Amino acid sequence: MSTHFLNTIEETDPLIANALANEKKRQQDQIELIASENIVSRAVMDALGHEITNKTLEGYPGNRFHSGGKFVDIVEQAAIDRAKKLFGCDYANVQPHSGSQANLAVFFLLLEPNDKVLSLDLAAGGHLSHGLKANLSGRWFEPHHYSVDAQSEVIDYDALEKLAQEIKPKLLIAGGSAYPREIDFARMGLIAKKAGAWFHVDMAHFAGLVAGGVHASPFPHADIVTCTTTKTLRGPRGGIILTNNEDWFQRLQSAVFPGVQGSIHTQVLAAKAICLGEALTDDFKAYAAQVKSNAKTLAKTLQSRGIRIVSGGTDTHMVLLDLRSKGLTGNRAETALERANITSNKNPIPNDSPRPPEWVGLRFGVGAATTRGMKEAEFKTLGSILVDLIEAEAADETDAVVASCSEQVARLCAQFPVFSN
Ligand code: DSN
Repeated sequence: MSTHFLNTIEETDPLIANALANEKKRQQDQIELIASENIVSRAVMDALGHEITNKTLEGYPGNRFHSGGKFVDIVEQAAIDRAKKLFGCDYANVQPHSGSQANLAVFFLLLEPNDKVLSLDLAAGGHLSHGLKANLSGRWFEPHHYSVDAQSEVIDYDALEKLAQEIKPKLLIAGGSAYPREIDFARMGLIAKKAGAWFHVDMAHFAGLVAGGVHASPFPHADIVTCTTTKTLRGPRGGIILTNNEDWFQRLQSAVFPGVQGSIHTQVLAAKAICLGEALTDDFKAYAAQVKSNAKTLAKTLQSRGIRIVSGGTDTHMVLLDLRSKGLTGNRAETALERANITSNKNPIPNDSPRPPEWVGLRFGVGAATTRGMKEAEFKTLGSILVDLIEAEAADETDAVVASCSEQVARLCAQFPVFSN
């Protein structure tokens, strides 16, 4: 047999093998607090590395452009059926390669170039695929943004309603990347209806919480829903589109393929089916509840040590810090935390600078650490470690604190190991 089929990564490509080994060790040795990350199951990993990746297919189950698709059809149909059951809707498209691709397909379905889109401002937690000027969604369509109330930092629904009446967008979008509060889908659905707009919810970040029954569902208020299977849903990198509007079922098939995509990532499709199956279990419900409780514990612990939390708390997996009073940028804090093996990301907060190096926000998400098994007690410990590091960075006295925090992080990582091999 050819070495092509026999050689391991180590034998074929030592550079990449080494980087992969180091990345695996990094994940084991660091506490992951990036809100868009999680740790997938062994079953999901097995699917991602499966020979199914060799199969090229376009089209949909039972109606393909290539032969040899009967087993992928089983996989895709299972993913569709599970997504519909999980989110209580009548249509699911599981082919989008990412959340951004899913959103692009929604734009392709519902909008013509230059149509108006009304979405959450990026600094208030929106997402770049909802109309950022540098993104196709903002270049080819006409983006407008609503924001949060200056005091509560919760969406200002009255101002949004006024804006929607003035602008009369074709599409109103809820959701984003850094909005830690539960969204009033009923109110937004009514605002959209009154303005003559379709209502699209991008639940990428909190889809796992909806699936686990600890967060309101966008249905029946949303006309169309997108999400990633990453993040709180704890699956592979990819997107999903959901709707109950029968008029769109066939058009959505075409909007995804051939509208914005070609062939399927078949290995991801299998991994999506598995993660959706996992999310239907009682274990996942318990996980989702634990995520929510851990995020609240983290927010309270940080607040008790004088850190300001944007919007005063969280209803999701996400906690957004305002470091202005500490005299720190998110960038500096992110770097300081990484020195102690904690990964997070700088983020804008409402009314922040438009320049990323000047952002004063830092975003945490508890999905990955909760998957490791950490509970409230660990998040109290983690919260203290985080404040110690932030205060030391603010005082420019980091060495001893980083050393002691790194030891505590190493103990937590050893206590909650990841990966079986
Ligand atoms: N939108 C990016 C984030 O939230 O981190 C990637 O999903």
